[in-house]
This record gives sequence, C-alpha cells and structure tokens, in this order.
Amino acid sequence: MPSPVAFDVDRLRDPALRPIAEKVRAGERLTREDGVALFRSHDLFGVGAMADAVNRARHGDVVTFASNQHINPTNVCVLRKTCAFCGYARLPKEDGAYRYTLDQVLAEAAHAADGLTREFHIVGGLDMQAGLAYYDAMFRALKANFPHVHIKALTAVEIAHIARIEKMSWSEVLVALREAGLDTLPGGGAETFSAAVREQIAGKKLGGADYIGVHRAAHQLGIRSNCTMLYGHVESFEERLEHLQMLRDLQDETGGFLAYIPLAYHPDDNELGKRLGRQGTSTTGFDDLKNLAVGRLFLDNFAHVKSHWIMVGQAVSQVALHFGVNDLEGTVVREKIYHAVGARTSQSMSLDDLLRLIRGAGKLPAERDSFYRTLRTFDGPTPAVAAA
Ligand code: V47
Ligand code: SF4
Repeated sequence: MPSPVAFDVDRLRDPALRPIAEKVRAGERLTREDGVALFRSHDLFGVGAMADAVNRARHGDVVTFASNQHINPTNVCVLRKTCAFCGYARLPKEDGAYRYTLDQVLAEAAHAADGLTREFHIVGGLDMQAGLAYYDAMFRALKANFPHVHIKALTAVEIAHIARIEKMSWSEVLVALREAGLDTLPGGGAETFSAAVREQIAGKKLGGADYIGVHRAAHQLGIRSNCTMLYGHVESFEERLEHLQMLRDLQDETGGFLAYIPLAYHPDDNELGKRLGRQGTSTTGFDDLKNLAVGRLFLDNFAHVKSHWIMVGQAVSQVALHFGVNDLEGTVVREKIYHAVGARTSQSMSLDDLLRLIRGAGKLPAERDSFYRTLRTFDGPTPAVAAA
C-alpha cells in the first residue's frame, strides 16, 4: 500500500484534483475513477506535482539508468498483417525480412566486449523458425562469451509463441530458457489490454489476460519482469485505467514487476497510422507526461517508473524526471523497433549525454544493474542549466 506523502493541496488549480491529492497525502490507494480524473484534468502541473512528491518520497533525487544493448534477432513475424501499429515485422519472404544466425547475434553482441554493457535486451518477431532451440543456443552462447551481461529477453507474447510451437506450457518454456541463461522478461507485447482496443490494433495477438498469465508464471518461478502500456492510439482513458488496474492487481499478487514503462505510439510507417490519418503526428508532450505521472500515482505498488527517451525524446524524458519518473532507458545501442515507425531520436545515447541530461534536471545519476541495485554513482558538482 502507498505511504503518506507531504503535499500542499493549495498548489492545485483544478478543484477536481483536490480529493485525489488528499488521498495521496494520506497514503490511500487511488481508484480507477481517480485515475480517469487525472487523465481528464488539464492541470498538468498539479498531476505532475503529486507524482513528483510520491517519487521523491521513494527515491529522493536519484535517477537510475542501465547500460544496455538492444538486439532484435528476427523481424519475421506471423502476426505481420494483424498488428496494425507495427512497422518492424516482415513475412518470411518479404523484402527486408531477416533472421540472425548465431554468429550474427554474437557479432552484434560484440559491443559488450567493452565491459560497459550490463544488459542485453533481446526481442523480435513471432518467427516459426525461432523456437526453443534457437533461443536456447543464443542465450547459452551469449552467457559463455559475456558472462557479466544480464539477459532480459522475450516478451510474454514471444514466450507464448514458443510454447505453442513447441507444444509446451509457458512455465516449461520459461524454465528451459532460464536454464539457458534468461534472467528477466521485458515488458513489451502488452499494448492496451482492453479486448475492444486489441480487436482494432492487434486482433490476433495474445490477449491481456494471457499477457498477465505469462508474467504470473514467470513471477511464480522467481523470474522478474517489466511491464508496459502502448498509449496514444485508439484507447480511452477508461481503457488505460483498465490496463493499469490489471498490472497493479498482478503486482499485489506476486510483487514480481520491476518497472512500468508507458510507450508512446508512433504513427509513421504502420497501417494504424494510415487508418487514423495520423502520420507525422506523434503523441503530445502533455499526454506523455500525464502517462508517466498517472503511472506513478496509480501503480502505488511499483518501485520504478521508466521513461523511454527513444519514444518520447530526450527533452520530454528530462522534464519527466519532475513528473514521477526515477529511471531512464539506458545507453541503448542500436534501437530498431521504434525507428521503423518514425522515431526521430538518436539510436543510442552516450554515457556523457545521459549524465548531462540527468544532472541538467538537478538530479543525481546512478548506474544500476537490471535488478535496480546501484553499481556506481557520479559525484561532482551539478552543472548549472546554462552549462548543462
Ligand atoms: O510491445 C511497436 C511497441 C513494444 C510501435 O521492458 C511501438 O525494459 C510505439 O516493450 N509505436 C516493445 N511503440 C518494446 C518494449 C520495451 C522497450 C524498452 C524497454 C522495455 C523494458 C520494453 O514496442 C511493443 C509495442 O508496444 N511498439 N510498434 C509503434 N508504432
Ligand atoms: Fe509481430 Fe510484435 Fe510486430 Fe505484432 S508487434 S507484428 S507480434 S513483431
């Protein structure tokens, strides 16, 4: 349950937020209706100030990041025609389709030889040729070559896909992959859980209840995971809260989630963007900050809320550090999935740039491992904004 938090209710401009702020102050859990009211309010600073108070009570001024490397081993996906928001997947014979060999994965992973990379984030398509043996061999080889690097790999949707093609249960697949080197699961594949939304944007994809089921199975085996929500497409505020409620309920049950990451929908180069006539118009800064702040306030049983600067840009991510966010997606090397759908941000950020961004917000950067244990802090004066 949340703890009481010092907060000056007089800072709010929107009277509708007052009863919610009283709950935040008293350490009372917010209802779905409260969550919808937070989304409806135009008092962004009021919502942000509440999220900031809750975040500071947990983490003070510390902002964490992990040095990670994204590897996307295959873009071949059986759902290519049905996930309307995806610009990354290809059918097996389509132009641009690829599936890495083990050597290609190792060549890509070779960046980690610098000793700085601490995590491989490995996700790809639902490829009929990428079953248990493919990932088993990959994880074993990565662990043999880079024993110090954590493997965060395969979304719930990919776990369920491997289970289906191998005729195994989710838990059997998870146990086998853990044997091979899997450490944690990333949060992708959640999209928006509402059946009505899924029907419109990802009709054939694993449903919300099953996404939760795979994460429950992982948590029961002691495998921690992240979770996400894709927002800014066709979903309503009520549907966002339905989604957040399912995440909060599982966290109450297992405590297995490490972090929540809202993902801003990018409308370029995908069917959904064309259908909605939204190409070239990504989510607004207002909605990006709201999603992060509401995540912090509603998911009171989550320690970490992460902003993904590749999706919302470095500027919004920096401001988000005062809207409830305590973690930034790290010094990612070669991101592909969002750059296939119009993300204009850089594909990686250097350590220096990340430190500058965090310090420029008056925060204290700390490099963490994949379980959020601090690895190193960065002492020294915080540069003034003008010099940052
Ligand atoms: O599930 C696909 C999203 C997700 C688009 O766990 C899109 O630490 C926006 O979940 N616009 C996968 N998003 C990535 C993901 C993730 C990223 C960073 C860190 C972690 C973590 C997880 O990418 C997919 C989907 O929701 N995605 N297409 C698009 N057009
Ligand atoms: Fe395949 Fe994932 Fe893209 Fe859907 S979002 S088409 S499951 S790669």
